[in-house]
Amino acid sequence: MEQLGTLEELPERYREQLEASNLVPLWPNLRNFIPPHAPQPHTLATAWYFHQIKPLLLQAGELAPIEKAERRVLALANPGHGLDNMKVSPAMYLGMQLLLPKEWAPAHRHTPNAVRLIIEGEGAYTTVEGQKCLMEHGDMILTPSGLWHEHGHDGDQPVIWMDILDLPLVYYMEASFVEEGRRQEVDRINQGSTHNYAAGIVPTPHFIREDAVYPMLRYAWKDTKKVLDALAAGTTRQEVIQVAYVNPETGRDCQNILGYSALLLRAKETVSLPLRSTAQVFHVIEGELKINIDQQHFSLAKADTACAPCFAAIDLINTSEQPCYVFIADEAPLQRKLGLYSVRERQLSHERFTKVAVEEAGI
Ligand code: 1HN
Repeated sequence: MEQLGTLEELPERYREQLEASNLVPLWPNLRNFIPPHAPQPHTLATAWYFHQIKPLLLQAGELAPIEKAERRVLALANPGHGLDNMKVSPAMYLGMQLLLPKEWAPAHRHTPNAVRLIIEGEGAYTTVEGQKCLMEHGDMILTPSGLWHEHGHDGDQPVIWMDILDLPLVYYMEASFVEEGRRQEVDRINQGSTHNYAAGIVPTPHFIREDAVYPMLRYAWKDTKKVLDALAAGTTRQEVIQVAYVNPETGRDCQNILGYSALLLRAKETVSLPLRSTAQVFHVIEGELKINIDQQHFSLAKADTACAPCFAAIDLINTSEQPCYVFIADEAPLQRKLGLYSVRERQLSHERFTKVAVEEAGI
């Protein structure tokens, strides 16, 4: 591909005139904005280890009283995006939140969508629009855009969970804001998947209720795990075992912007993923995971998290004798809605990328 003209080649006086009129020549920037064949992501393959996070988070418990912090969170920031921007990928924010016994994180509602994935501790809960959702290890709890939510803790040990929000996208859209609210009255305990929808039936009226946009708020890990184990028992090792978190009434993604799934690696199993147009986050719910992301290798234990940029070649490897359960988040719902989602076969794509690189190097 031919080199285009640079800014420096233009006369200084001309550049000054452009700037004074708020004008910018496109051609020196064109290749950056539409690079050939594949995007050039800022997102770097990065891992965060729970054994490093936990002591720092507990220290935050001493340094930042909940009244001063509102939400006591350490954000997992991708250095490729600049740490201050607090993003893991273009649309994904991740944070580790600590709630100590008897603490209360007050009610608010905001435009970004959130989910929480519970990592450690017992006795905490999130109340979403008056529904008290208990937090147990591995549960996924939705707090979608615009719904009131607050967190409380009746237990006696610290509770830690991971927040996943589409904050970077919503902020970029200049659509991000919050409203503070009063403590919610709890009108019922939401036991989530165990009690609702598990039998494949929906509350009457028995048509898809247009108003029930978020009919399920708590996806109990014990139910998800049961389904993954049953799939493993009933399939050959050729088949990848992965389930998506969906809206049980529509079968569509459970949220509008980010997508969530859980994958089971059987003992000694390797899964090579196709190249996807979205960045992805991998979090170990149970077991041990080795993950290759392009040329980088990470060894993850329970509660560790890694992210991969778009179109990365990813291998998920379980070298242990125990199963490994992986939670995955991506930007696929957003990309599908925008007509941007694509998947490339791994081998073909690699050859093509290599060929292009060789051509560009003039070899
Ligand atoms: C938020 O509302 C929570 O409600 C956690 O627990 C993390 C990060 C950015 C913006 C809002 C919560 C958040 C957040």
